[in-house]
Amino acid sequence: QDLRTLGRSLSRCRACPRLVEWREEAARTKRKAYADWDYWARPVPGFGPPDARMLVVGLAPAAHGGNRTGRMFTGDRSGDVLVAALHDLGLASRATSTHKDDGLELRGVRFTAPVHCAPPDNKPTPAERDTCRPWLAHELELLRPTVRTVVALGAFGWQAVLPVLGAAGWQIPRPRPAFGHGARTVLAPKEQGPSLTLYGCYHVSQQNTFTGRLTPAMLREVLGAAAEEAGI
Ligand code: DU
Ligand code: SF4
Repeated sequence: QDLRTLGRSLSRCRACPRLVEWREEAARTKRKAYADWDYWARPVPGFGPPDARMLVVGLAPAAHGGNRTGRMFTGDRSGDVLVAALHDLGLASRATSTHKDDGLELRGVRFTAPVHCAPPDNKPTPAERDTCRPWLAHELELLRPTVRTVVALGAFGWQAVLPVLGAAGWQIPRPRPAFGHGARTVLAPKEQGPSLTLYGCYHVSQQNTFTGRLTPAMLREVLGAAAEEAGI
């Protein structure tokens, strides 16, 4: 099993009826600006090298972003904000993320999400998060040899990824570390192997970036610290 094969299996998943309906509904109605797009309308796999040292965990694809383009953090403002910051840090080959064939390459970084299908109002239910968890667990299992840092964008990603990191072989501190922008917690390995550092960062959604709650400098600071810690 490799990440490519995993992505192919994932893209056939139909386990959440509400999300299957929503991702397909978005493809039928479309957004005016994307009227000539053939939407992906399926689960969106992680994006980035299979030997990534740093993993960025978002929330879920956007109905007219990842759900349209078929690539995580691609085709919406969230993706552009994230990729611009990575480009500033020398970790992305381009400053924008628009479509699958835009030539974007990530260096040492991979994007994923705890929920792989676009949810109504960008709000998956706890049941949907739990149903999707095995996909994230598989991905982390495959990244385990190389991954050293995880950046959770938002509280949802933080809470979703913690138990998965526990299952993948790291110790989850008690009490459970709380999410916050700039939160940082080191997870020791359960047996042998390197530790993993988890970082919290406000989500790159427009709600945060338009209001100035998350500035480009704040984003760069967390991503830069995580990249340095990961040795990239
Ligand atoms: O409004 P927007 O920039 O299209 O982002 C919608 C919503 O989805 C926002 O909370 C970011 C999130 N998101 C994500 O977590 N992963 C993606 O690949 C794309 C968007
Ligand atoms: Fe499958 Fe995850 Fe999509 Fe649910 S959210 S249908 S579990 S890929």
